[in-house]
Amino acid sequence: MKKWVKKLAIGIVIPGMLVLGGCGASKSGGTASGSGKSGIHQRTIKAGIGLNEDHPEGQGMIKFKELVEKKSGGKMKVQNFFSATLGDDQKMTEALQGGLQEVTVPSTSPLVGMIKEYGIFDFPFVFNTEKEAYAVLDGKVGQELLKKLPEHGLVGLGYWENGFRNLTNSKHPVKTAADFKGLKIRTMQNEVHLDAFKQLGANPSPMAFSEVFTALEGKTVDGQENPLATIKSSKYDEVQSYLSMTKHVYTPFVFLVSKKFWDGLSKEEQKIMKDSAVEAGKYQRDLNRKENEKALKDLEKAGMKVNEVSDAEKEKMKEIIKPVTDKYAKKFGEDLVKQMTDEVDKVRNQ
Ligand code: KDG
Repeated sequence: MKKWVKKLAIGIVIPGMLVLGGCGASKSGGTASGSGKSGIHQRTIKAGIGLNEDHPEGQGMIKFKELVEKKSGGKMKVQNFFSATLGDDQKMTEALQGGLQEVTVPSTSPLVGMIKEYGIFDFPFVFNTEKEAYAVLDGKVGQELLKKLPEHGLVGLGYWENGFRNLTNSKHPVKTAADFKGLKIRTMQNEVHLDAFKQLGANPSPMAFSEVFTALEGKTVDGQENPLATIKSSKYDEVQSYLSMTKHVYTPFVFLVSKKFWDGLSKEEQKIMKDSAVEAGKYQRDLNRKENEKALKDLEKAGMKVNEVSDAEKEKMKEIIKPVTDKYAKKFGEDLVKQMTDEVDKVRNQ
């Protein structure tokens, strides 16, 4: 297992980027019938995600497939794999670095061991609206972070939306900061999330996404936190009673391509990939916002007990977590964090 995953898996991250050795050029998927760097060639693009086909991210991947195949006159074929059938975010990202898979669209949170600056998106209560998040992601900050990917064998084509995360659990409604005390909560494999929930007095355990349902069902954890569309698509209402609208973090997805594959493409083919990822990304963001609204009604109808969390209590939570965000702001770069919050303020003052 690659060092950066092992470090994350044990939840202790030591700085220092890994230059991932090549695992041999991509001999399988993405085989080019016409080598050389011009024109459009027969290609097979293996694209995997952790979420289900019915999730807005799954629907986004279907849109991406349609667009690539249309723009390439059917020569570039996309094979979509949903529901972590090719593994979780970290495993699929590794497969891209090794040239064994062409595309994945993970959350940025599990990638912080590789590019620590992506941790700025794990700071709680930074964004109030999707519009603020888009301004940062599609603006200087987000684009600068994409430029850090090639040295890790990856190419970033933009940002899709996982969304605002809310807490579910099987014990009690979480209305105040104090209600987190003692709750066993599954988190992504991300140091900021781990330390933030510890700071709130919860008992967090990092876990890959595909293990969450079983952990909730088996009560090895009391709760988890994800956007509403994911809570619905992953049927967490079947194993969780309470949904607390904490809206505590906005998680982006980053559209990744294997650099080994990318470097073998012609300019025309790279343009088709980029334009399709951006167009499908707009479609996915719109769908995600709509589905998050619809999912709330559906989850209530399914019997989940939903409670709002007051702005005053969110402020209290933010205050309690501040020592954690201050610590990581130093690690990720206080300038970068300031660029992000300045961009957010600009949108708020519009
Ligand atoms: O592959 C699925 C993940 O990208 C996404 O769902 C991650 O939000 C996530 C979680 O909770 O693991």
